[in-house]
Amino acid sequence: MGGAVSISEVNEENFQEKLEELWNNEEARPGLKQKVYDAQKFLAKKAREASVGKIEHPLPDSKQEELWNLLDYNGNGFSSLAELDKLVVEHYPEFDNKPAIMRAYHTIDRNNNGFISKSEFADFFYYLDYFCKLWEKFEGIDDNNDRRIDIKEFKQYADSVFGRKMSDGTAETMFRLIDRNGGGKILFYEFAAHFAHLEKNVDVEKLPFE
Ligand SMILES: [Ca+2]
Ligand SMILES: [Ca+2]
Ligand SMILES: [Ca+2]
Repeated sequence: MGGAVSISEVNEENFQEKLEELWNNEEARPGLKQKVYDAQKFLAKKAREASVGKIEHPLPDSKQEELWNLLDYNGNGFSSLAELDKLVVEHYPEFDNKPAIMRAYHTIDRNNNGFISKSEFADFFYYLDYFCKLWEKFEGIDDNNDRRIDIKEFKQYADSVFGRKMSDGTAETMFRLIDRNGGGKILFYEFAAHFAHLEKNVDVEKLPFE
């Protein structure tokens, strides 16, 4: 590595300086990007884990009432995706994961009218927590961080994802099954649709591509 600074030499005092050095070293730069990305993933996961229990399921009536009043501030009995997102950003930043918020929103919109009623809202945090964890699983497989899982990444992690030994042939079959649009890559919406259906009996069609 031509004497490149290693991340293990980085401490609190020299942090900025070492970052600069790593960035300026072309050989070390990709490694730095990866480390920073991994660190972000790590911090996000730890923050979410630390807040486990912050949201209970089912939500106590009083809490549900309180959150609903924040959401439906104009009192028309409905809230939108943007309002749910705002609630998370302002009050539950550990769960501010856009793909997860989007999947949770579609899942709880039981009558598919695009708006969330108070009774639909009751399950919001349950699914948000679920999809955040699923996102972490997805990120864990997505080695090159392009937010897509290719067949190579899939095969490498298939055993751990499915909790059992999987032959190459089986992994390929599973891959094609999850790759709903047949594009050759698994996107998070496809991953989420597959597992939410399998694990939570969520209708696959409820999790559209957007
Ligand atoms: Ca609805
Ligand atoms: Ca990838
Ligand atoms: Ca696909």
